[in-house]
Amino acid sequence: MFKKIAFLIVLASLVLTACAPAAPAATEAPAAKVWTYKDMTIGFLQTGSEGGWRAANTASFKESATQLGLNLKFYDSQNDLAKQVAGFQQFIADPEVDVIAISPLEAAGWEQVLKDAKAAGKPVILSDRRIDGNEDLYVTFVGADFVEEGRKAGTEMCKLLEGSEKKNVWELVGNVGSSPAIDRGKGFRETAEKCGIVVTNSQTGNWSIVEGKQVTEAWLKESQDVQGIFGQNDEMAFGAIEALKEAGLVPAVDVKIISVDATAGAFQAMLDGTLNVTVECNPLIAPQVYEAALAALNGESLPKWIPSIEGIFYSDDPNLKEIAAGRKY
Ligand code: GYE
Repeated sequence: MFKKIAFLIVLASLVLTACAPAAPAATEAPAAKVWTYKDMTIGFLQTGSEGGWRAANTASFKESATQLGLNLKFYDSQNDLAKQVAGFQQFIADPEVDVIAISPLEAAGWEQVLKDAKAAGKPVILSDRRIDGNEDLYVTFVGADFVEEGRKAGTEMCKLLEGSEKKNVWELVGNVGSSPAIDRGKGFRETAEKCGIVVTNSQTGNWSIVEGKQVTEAWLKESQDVQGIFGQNDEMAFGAIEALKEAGLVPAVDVKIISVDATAGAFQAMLDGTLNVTVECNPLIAPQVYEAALAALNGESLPKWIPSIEGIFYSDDPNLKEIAAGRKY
């Protein structure tokens, strides 16, 4: 009897199982989209067009976008911070834009728009210049160590003024509030003051030849007691060179001159003997920015800083002509 019931129970359970509707299969999360450059639309906010370095940087973005086949929305902020913030908000609201890259005109004031971009699920890459504030609000910074560039310039100015009785140096500064202007000044003083250099004049020339010349002319009217000029970029140093010549001084001889950027113009000035040293700041960083953007869209973790590769170049380098001929910018 007992055996029969047990058999019936087993039979019944088999029948029930067979008849019971199949348990719904576990819903697999759809495979994460694997982004490629061809799917990617990047909104890039450029500072404007303030000189040779910027022109090379813009070309790097446009040319490598074409080479990679990605969709670039290029926004020229015309060196106007309000326009740059408006452009940023535009890219946040633009459904086509997947990721945003920016070369911030100034370091301060980005907290809110970065929070808005995060809320909109749009990764942000900093290109060339840093911002102040919470690193969690952006994916990574691709660019140079501006403090180190300043240190290099200070060290080179010490070498050029070695044995000089006086070491008064004038500094032509980039646009006020920008990370390269702040950091290059900080780095320069860190090393220059070690050899007794005194920065006796410091003023913005807004990265331009014209303003670099005007500022230097004004200083020369007051005094010609200067042994060195530190141009935070090539263009401002070119302006100082013109002003010195017009004041009857011999640039790179009577007054030692160091610039930052190492654009083609700086090599020409060194070959002409009017510039002593240029500290490189590499503008060809767009491929690294695009690589970081794609990695961010694919959820890969990235270091907070992706450094660019840079050197220092000297007017007394016996191979200067060949080096200059091989330069890309
Ligand atoms: O040195 C200068 C340009 O942000 C590093 O901006 C860049 C600087 C560069 O105007 O020439």
